[in-house]
Amino acid sequence: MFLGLDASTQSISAAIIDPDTSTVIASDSVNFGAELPQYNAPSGFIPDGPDGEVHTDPSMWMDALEILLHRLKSKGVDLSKITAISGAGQQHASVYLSEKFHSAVANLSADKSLSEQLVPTLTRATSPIWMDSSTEAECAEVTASVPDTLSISGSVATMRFTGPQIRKFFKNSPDDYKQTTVIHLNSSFFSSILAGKSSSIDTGDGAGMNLMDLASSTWHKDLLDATAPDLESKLPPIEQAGTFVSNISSYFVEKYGFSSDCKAHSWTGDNPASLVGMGAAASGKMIISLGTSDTLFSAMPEPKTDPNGYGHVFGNPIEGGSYMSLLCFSNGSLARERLKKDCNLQWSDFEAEALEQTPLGNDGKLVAPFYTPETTPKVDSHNIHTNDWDFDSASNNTKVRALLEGQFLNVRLNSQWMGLTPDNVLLTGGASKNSGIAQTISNVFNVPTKRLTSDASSVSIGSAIVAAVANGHSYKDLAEKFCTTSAETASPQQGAEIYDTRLSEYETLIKSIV
Ligand code: XUL
Repeated sequence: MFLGLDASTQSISAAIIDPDTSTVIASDSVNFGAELPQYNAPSGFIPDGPDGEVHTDPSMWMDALEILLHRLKSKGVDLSKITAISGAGQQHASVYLSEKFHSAVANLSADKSLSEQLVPTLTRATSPIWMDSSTEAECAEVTASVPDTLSISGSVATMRFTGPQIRKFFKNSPDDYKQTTVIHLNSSFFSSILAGKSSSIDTGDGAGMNLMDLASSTWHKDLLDATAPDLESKLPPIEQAGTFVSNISSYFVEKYGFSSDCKAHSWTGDNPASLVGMGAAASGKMIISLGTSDTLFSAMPEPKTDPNGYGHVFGNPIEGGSYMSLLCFSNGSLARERLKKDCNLQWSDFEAEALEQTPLGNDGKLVAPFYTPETTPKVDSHNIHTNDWDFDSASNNTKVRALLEGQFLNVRLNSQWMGLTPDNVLLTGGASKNSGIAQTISNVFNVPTKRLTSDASSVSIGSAIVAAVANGHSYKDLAEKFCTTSAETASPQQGAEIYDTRLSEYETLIKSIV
């Protein structure tokens, strides 16, 4: 059996797969806000940070991992049967550790908690995460030093990426930066904890740092120098996702009953793992993931960069040497949740039946729902923008349609550079279960949408697959077993061609606010 973990923004989840019987043996999830309210992070991050700062407490992540493993064990899942583990973390989030980390992680005592033993090794109490938009100055500095950041790293200098976040830490807290001997991503921090030793960073998550040379999968000297001094010595090496790190730490053997032969493999980012879990790591399928952020991604044989600078190229966790494209939309589920709260709606108001009350194309009423600073396109916004109609006085049905159409017109508009012409769009993430959202995507893209048959998250399934592939299983075989998609979830409704017109109108709206 193979365990895949998914350390995302709002929760940590697990899926255990058994390739011999083609079954998902168990899956579970711990929601940070609901189960660890003492961290005051209801949506997984510390709210109201100054100047676009969005951080979270890595201690909360460690506590959540323990609750998750404890729960699996008390449900009767025999963790001693797990051959190998891999996982995936929310991308870009970074953890700053002192020299003490190495011995602390190698000598964890099962009598104490992970957080009790590892928090004293942090040199930065909180971790900046992908929602952070406080590094505009640092991005400008990196770009000034390395004008071809896009062609080297696959992305322009990007505020949520780890390099600019590291630079900000170095500038604001030079002494703490000096005390830092290791900087991990969320993903490599977790794989280090499981392995009991510092783990590598993979090419999928490493490419989200503005520090990696895409062509050679190594740290790029000019980018390192433009970011902070002595940075190379503080970064783990880069390796393919699923690289064997070590047998699992005795902490997990003693506390949760893992076998001492269980192998801990390196992790990747949540989006790269989802590409694997959707069965799309080797093809040009288009995936839209509807999570805290919405993302669109696809495997890419050659790195092709976004001329607008919003899209990214990451390493592909399965097909060694190949790539994936990614677009990230910050106003995903959080924007849908915000409208639901502001208008006192139910999720059923977002279902296909409720959308029948309004016409496709919303009579031309468009909205760019950027309640928080948007990454694609890059807009420092704290509110919605309309094409000259009064959002507040509109009916709730009109608002819901405007929000959903606006979100997915934005996705369609900004994905054109990828040149994909898919027969369908594969959906994943919590909100993909909502029929109105699936229907809107199908209409806006004018192709059917499909979902995975399995209920477990594509990120944890993808992570378990990475661990299984690293132990001799074929990806093709595993994808056939665990990544089957449903019959059509939704197909375009009559009149969906209207979105060709709406797309150019939406582009005009976006140009007026960018
Ligand atoms: C991708 C991104 C987010 C996070 C959180 O670049 O920032 O999708 O990975 O899920």
